[in-house]
Amino acid sequence: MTDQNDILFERARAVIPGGVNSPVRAFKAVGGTPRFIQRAQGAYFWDANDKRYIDYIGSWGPMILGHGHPAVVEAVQKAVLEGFSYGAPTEREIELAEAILALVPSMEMVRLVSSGTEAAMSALRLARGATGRKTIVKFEGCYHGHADALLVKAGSGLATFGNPTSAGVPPEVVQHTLVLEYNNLQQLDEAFALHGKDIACLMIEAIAGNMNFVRATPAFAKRCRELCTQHGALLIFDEVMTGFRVGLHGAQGVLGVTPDLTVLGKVIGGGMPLAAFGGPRAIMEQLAPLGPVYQAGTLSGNPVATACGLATLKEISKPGFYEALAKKTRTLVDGLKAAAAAEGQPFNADSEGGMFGFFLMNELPQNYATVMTTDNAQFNALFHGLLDRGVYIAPALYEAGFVSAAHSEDDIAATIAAAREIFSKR
Ligand code: KE4
Repeated sequence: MTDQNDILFERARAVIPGGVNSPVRAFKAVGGTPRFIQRAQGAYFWDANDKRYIDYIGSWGPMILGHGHPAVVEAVQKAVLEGFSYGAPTEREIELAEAILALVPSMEMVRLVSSGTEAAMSALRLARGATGRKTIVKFEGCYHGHADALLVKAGSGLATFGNPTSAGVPPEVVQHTLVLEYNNLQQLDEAFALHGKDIACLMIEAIAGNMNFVRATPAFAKRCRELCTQHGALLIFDEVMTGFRVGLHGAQGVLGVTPDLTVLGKVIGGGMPLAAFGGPRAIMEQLAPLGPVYQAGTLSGNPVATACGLATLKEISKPGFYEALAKKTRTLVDGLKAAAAAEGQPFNADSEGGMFGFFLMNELPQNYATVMTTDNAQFNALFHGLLDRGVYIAPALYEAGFVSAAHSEDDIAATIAAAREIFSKR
């Protein structure tokens, strides 16, 4: 074996389950050997064979500026010299909280944590604590991290309570989790008519990046808001992926719908472990140490992570940042659609800000069941064809893609050309 990725993968599998610290990295859905990345810069990263790839996962969203942005590197270098972690409050946490609140008007207060899972799990507990209710509503195809109550799959296409998606999640832990079909207005209305008085919250990815790229229709998003208000449930937008990615004001800014609680992550940490959840003061002050809802974390608001996050938010807040990013991402999407059309490849794609998705079908799916009708073999051939040509997209058809400010027009053109070559060989 001479391929360094194979060598490292064999070593990794001896000591880390599946050789990875997060399942999607293992290439299980697409087959082949994961690329072990040794360094990254701008729009690129290099694997263990020193092969360069144009990077369209960007750490699954955080690297919106591209890798190694000078201002971010400088901020982190300065912060580490002042100390890695104190376990005590810092001014920089206040600065980051103030910066987030200035950009997310639906939030009056925010709590910083270390991962999206932790933020979503905490928001869920807060919603249950603040309402005194147990039932939570989520949608098939939306992923909110791996907290037990959220590892639930839909039943036989109908609105169903608690079918755990993972071993180790006892049925009683998910018995209050109601799973509905995304964009299904009838199911939504029926669920609230039946359970409205027991519903603590509805949690949704308003632009769902965990089923590639599916938008909540404006009518659906509006109805979620109306029903939560009508029944005294909290509307929670999980914007871990969409926050500061689809626009400066996230999916709530795109849709013009105001959630009660917002969950953030990825971009706000700029690649460091940092996430957050926030909302109205009256709800947030239910949290310890003020209120009865407990939540804590050793590295919450970590001084190095907050330096990275603040430097990132400063750059993305600059005038014209999202206009340029959205234009570049749309050029990619339109180019891929044109390439597919030219080669007779069923294909459709969509983007918002620096986030995009595509489907090997002519429609844009409205729900998870439709997304999963994609031909796996076709997707895997595209994935590996692009990988061989130095283009790294998400190694799973249900994942979104991400463009950074560092991607050049040449990178976009090279990606489109690579895709067209693969489509032509189909
Ligand atoms: P983390 O615990 O992975 O930081 O965040 C969980 C999470 C919560 N909410 C949304 C909308 C998310 O997309 C995520 C995590 N996203 C995945 C990518 N689909 C992270 C990649 C991975 O699992 O390795």
